[in-house]
Amino acid sequence: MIQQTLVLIKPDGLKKSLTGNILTRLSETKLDIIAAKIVKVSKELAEEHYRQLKDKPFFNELIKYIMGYYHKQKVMAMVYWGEDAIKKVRDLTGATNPEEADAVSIRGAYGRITTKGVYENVVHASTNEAEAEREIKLWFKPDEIIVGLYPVKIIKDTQEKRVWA
Ligand code: DAT
Ligand code: MG
Repeated sequence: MIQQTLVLIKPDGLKKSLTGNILTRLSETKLDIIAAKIVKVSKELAEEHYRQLKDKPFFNELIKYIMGYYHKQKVMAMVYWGEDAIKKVRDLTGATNPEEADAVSIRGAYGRITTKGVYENVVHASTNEAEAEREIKLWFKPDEIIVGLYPVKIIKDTQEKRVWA
């Protein structure tokens, strides 16, 4: 089944100069990258991305971590697309807890748990099609993705916006 999945290289991955290594690992999947950008994550975006975890005791630390409070304040967001994309990327990513993740997975190789108990697991990857749709629509506008993944509508933009001077 052709699928799309959101992949984030989290602030610790960027701080540790792991971008190239992670992209190389992901290229093993032979999936297509159909969108990519560097994002400075706002509190709103962070909280919306992890909204299903808002009652967890580690939620506040998780939000600080993904915003780059402890590292660089940026993440790299990408959409990978192709046959069984969700499982292929998750298999490479490894388990949520970096100490339990397979040693040759991305999280097993590069992740750590901080003394505060934050799982700095270097990457995010969607776990199912519904989550992928919600996350891709949260992180990307339709025109930022080179494949038409989901239905779009045209609206007249009346809000002020920044353009090049
Ligand atoms: P995953 O990122 O593997 O999809 P998740 O969606 O359950 O896992 O959790 C999102 C992030 O929250 C995860 O990447 C790291 C953090 N997290 C999850 N469980 C945690 C725990 N028990 N303690 C600390 N951080 C945790
Ligand atoms: Mg998850």
